[in-house]
Amino acid sequence: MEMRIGGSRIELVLGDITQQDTDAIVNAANLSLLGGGGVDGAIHRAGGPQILAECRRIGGCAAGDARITTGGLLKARHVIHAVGPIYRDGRSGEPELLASAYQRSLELASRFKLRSVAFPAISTGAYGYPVREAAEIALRTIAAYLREHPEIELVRVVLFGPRAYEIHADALRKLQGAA
Ligand code: AR6
Repeated sequence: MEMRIGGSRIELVLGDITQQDTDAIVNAANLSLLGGGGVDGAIHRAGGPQILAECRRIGGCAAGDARITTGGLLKARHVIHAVGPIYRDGRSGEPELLASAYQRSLELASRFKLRSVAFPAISTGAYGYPVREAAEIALRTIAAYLREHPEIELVRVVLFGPRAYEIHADALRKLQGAA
């Protein structure tokens, strides 16, 4: 499924973030940037040690922020490491931090003149963010960014299972209805 915004588009796909051929893929990282499970583990496994070496030099990243490294052995030339919030009750700044993780990742993509970026559903795994709420925030933030930044042609959101895909498709339809 996709939504067009000017000459750009948001695309939803079912798949594995590590296999994407976009200019960058986004990692659902943690404050240390030193790796972990889920998306983070899969990216470091597939991308090789060069990514971790650059992350060590960077030395960490705050929640709601992002950093960029090489893509190592991945098809994508770059990895953007975004740190989402750990979900508590939804009233402890999580929505703002999640939106900011997407926004800062897209800003890095613009700064590095990247045209296509693939995101996983940040914070919806180990960090416990309810998928429906996270999907609305993610897609709203991406759509608002693309309206102002036509230099980014494609943002692909890569969902790891049919349930996550359906929830994101619902949220994207709602956003299209509201546009
Ligand atoms: N491709 C796409 N999506 C995936 C993949 C994959 N290969 N693997 C898992 N997902 P998570 P978080 C989905 O836990 O919640 C790490 O240990 C998964 O189903 O990767 O932001 C870090 O080091 C879920 O919907 O990220 C941090 O400590 C979504 O990706 C912490 O986990 C995100 O799940 C970050 O937690």
